Amino acid sequence: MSDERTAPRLPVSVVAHRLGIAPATLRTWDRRYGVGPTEHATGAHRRYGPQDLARLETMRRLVLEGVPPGEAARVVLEGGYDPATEGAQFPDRQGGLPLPEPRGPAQPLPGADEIARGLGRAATSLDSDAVLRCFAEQLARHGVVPAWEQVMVPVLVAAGARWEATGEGVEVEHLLSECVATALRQHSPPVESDRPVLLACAPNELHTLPLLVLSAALAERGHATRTLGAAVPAEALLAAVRRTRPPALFVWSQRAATGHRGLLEALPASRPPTAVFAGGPGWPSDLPARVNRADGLGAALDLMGRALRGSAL
Ligand code: B12
Repeated sequence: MSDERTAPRLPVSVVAHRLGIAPATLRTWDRRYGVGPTEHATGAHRRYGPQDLARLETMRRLVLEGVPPGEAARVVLEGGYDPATEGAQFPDRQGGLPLPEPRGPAQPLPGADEIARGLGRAATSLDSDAVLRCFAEQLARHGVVPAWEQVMVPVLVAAGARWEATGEGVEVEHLLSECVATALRQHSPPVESDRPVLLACAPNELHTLPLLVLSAALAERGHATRTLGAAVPAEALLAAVRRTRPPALFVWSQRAATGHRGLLEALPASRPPTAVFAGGPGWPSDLPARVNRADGLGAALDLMGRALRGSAL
């Protein structure tokens, strides 16, 4: 470690780039938690020394391992955690930092923007190994909901917008989709059940990723699913419901061209009853009375969780 007194003081931009976190996050950590440059006069530019950098590296690692920022800052400021003994005192993800149940907007993931930007670059250069590795790491560190909503959704929306604007990049959408599907399947713990939840895309609907995300997030919460995947013909979907009488059915429609109310109206009543959920921007505003609209991933998990626990929706 270079001599603290003589070492150069680094500005926010350099530190942010080196740690792969947003300059705004650095300022928040300083302002809100006091994890900032030791010497900083109000109004002057922040300048970080080697010790400041070591504390930030520890803060970043703890937060990426799922420790709430306030708690991570307390550990760092008490000096109780030395980078040299990294990983010794904090169990890894499997060791039991419980995933918070999704409640409204997810806790912002520090560095999500940079990670999403890196993922976007890898996808644009069709580097499937890098995309898969990066998304798998985010899933392992943060769980499905934060990794999907804060890292992958921005990349997918950007890929779609590029296609819409230029007509190019469908190969990037295909590569991203395959990597996301593989990473989610590898991440999902096996869950046994004799009446799994049934998940399907509407007829002619090829956008399957939200279905796979929901399946992985439900598995994280101990719920088994059976996924029929893309473009399920209406008769096949009705047959699957009749044959399996699932506790819950979720149907995804991404575009109005596939979200037909008639399909939901034709769903058979079953004993015990099947709770029906429609998700995706493709469904019309007025849905049949027995169908619950799930506007977001969090909402779908809340509503389906309640239905599976037998509580009123
Ligand atoms: C990947 C992709 C594909 C892949 C799908 C591969 C696969 N296995 O899924 C491929 C290449 C096959 C494809 C094909 C097409 N696609 Co496409 N595709 C996309 C892309 C990039 C991501 C789709 C996705 O997963 N979105 C999910 C998230 C990222 O987006 P979102 O739906 O906006 O999410 C919001 C909510 O739905 C909710 N949410 C997010 N996740 C979840 C999960 C759950 C469970 C719930 C309940 C809610 C929820 O929260 C988000 C914020 O509000 C989108 C871009 C985009 N913006 O979505 C275009 C997009 C959906 N596609 C589009 C189009 C037009 C097509 C094609 C017609 C193109 C063509 N001419 O061939 C075909 C149609 C194929 C078909 N029959 O369905 C348009 C749709 C425009 C419209 N009318 O709505 C989009 C929006 C691109 C664009 N910007 O124009 N596509």
